[in-house]
Amino acid sequence: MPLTPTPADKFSFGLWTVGYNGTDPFGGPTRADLDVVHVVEKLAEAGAYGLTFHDDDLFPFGSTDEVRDSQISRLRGALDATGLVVPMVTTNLFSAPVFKDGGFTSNDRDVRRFALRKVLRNLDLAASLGAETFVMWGGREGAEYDSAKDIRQALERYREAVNLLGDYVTDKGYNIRFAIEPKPNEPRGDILLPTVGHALAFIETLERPELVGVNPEVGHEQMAGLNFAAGIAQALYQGKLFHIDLNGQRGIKYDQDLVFGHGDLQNAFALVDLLENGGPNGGQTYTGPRHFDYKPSRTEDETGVWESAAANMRTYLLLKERAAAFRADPEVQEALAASRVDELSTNTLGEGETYDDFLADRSAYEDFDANAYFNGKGFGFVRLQQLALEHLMGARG
Ligand code: GLT
Ligand code: MN
Ligand code: MN
Repeated sequence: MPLTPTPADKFSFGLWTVGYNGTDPFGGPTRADLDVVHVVEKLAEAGAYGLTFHDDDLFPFGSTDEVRDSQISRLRGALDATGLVVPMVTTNLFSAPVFKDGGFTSNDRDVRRFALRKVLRNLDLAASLGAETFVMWGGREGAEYDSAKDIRQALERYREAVNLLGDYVTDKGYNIRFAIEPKPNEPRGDILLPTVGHALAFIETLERPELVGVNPEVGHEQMAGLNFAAGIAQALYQGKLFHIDLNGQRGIKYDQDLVFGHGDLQNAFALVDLLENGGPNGGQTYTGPRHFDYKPSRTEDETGVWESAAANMRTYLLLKERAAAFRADPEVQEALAASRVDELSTNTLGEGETYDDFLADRSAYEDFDANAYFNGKGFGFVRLQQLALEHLMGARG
C-alpha cells in the first residue's frame, strides 16, 4: 500500500493549523505568519487535497472589503494553480473581544445579531468556493459561572441561529451542510454542546436536522475522557459524521492538538479501521475529508511545520495499511469469530417473533441456566486486542 499521500486520500488541513505561529497563553509567536498562497502551494506539494479556513484566517477581523476581496482572489488563484480544493469553511466567533461571551449565545442580543450576520456573509463565501461543509465550533459559547448563563435559553438561541442558517442555505440553493464541533471546555470553563452525544441530541431538536451533523475532534472527546472511536461509530450509525478533526491528545488536560497518532495510538488504529473498513462487522464507512486540526508545536521552525503536516498523513496511511493487514489475517478472523463479534449482528428476536412468542420460549429464561452458562469459558477479547496491538506495531504480516 502506498505511503505517499495523494489527493485521492482526501487529506485536508486548516489554514490555522500549519499557519499556527506558536502563540499560547504564556508566550508570543515563535514563528513568522505564513501567507495563504505559500500554504496552498506547500500542501499541494505534500499531496493534500484540501484547505479549510475561518474567515479571519484569510482576512483579518475588521478588514476592508478591498483587503477581503484581494485575499479571496489570491486564494482562488492558488487553488486554480494547484488543484487544491476548499471542502470546508468555518467562521471565527471566538477571537475578537466582541465575542468574549459567545456569538450565537452571548447574553448580549446585539452581539448575537452581529455574529449571525458574520456567519451569513461567510456562508456566501463558502458556497462561492464550492465548500460542502460548514463547521460550527462554539468555543466561546459557554460560561465559567453557573448563575451567569441560562443554559436552556442559550440552547434556544443556538437553535434559533442554526434554524436560520438552515433556511438561508435552503433558500439560496447552496449545497452546504453544517457540522457542529463539540468540545468540553477551553477557552470557556464549560462549553455548550460539550460532547458528540450532546450535539447529536441537540441536532434532533432543529427544524432541519437533516442539514446538521457533527465534526468531532479526537482531542476534544479525549479531554472529556471519552473513547473517540466509539463516539465516531455512533455518529456514523446515526448518519451524522459530516466531517472529522484528526489530531493527537495525551489524556485529560488542555487541548494539545498534537499530530494524529501522537496520543492514544491504539484508539487511532481503531478509528482508522472504523473509517476505512467500517469496524468489526463492516457497516457504513466515512467518505468525507480526512481533516487534520493540529498545531505544529511552538518548538518547531517552518521545516518542522511541513514535517509535522506530512507526519499526520503518513501516520494515517500507516494505520490504514496496518488495519487492512489486521482484517486480512486469518488468525484475527478466527479470534473475532471465537469472540463472537459477528454474532452481535444477529437480531435478538427471531424474524416475526412477537413478545408473546418470546415469553413462550422457555429456553430463553425458565430453562436458561444463567449461573452455569459460561461454565468458566471467556470471550477471548484480550487475545483479540493483543493481535490488534501486534499488527499496529508491525509485528505481524
Ligand atoms: C479552533 C479550535 C478547533 C476548531 C476550529 C474551527 S478553530 O482552532 O481549536 O478545534 O476546529 O473553528
Ligand atoms: Mn483542539
Ligand atoms: Mn477542531
